[in-house]
Amino acid sequence: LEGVLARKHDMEAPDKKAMKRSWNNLYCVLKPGLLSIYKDAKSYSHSVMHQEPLSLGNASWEILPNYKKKKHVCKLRLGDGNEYLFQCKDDEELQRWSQAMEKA
Ligand code: I3P
Repeated sequence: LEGVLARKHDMEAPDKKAMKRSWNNLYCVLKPGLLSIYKDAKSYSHSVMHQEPLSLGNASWEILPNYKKKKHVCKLRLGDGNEYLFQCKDDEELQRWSQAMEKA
């Protein structure tokens, strides 16, 4: 699965908030065990990554229905303690990413 999601870096470690906390639209590409992040589809086509791929070993994906400020938001907690929020554009996209994350 791949597509544009809004993302916010929330935590760097279980008790350490991330420094850069703004939301950014990023092109996300999910493969088994790995979420690769590109600035946009063009960067993806040129294989220019935005950051090192996020390893999904020991990761969890949780829908946040009570997140007040935005809708269709999920939390990805990585095995290394980093936490990222992702916003999908609608409920259908949220379900698609959630199902794919369960399998990844
Ligand atoms: C952040 C930005 C985020 C906001 C975050 C701010 O500021 O406004 O949208 O998260 O709040 O720190 P900046 O763009 O200057 O980095 P929310 O949209 O979730 O509120 P936070 O630090 O309370 O998470």
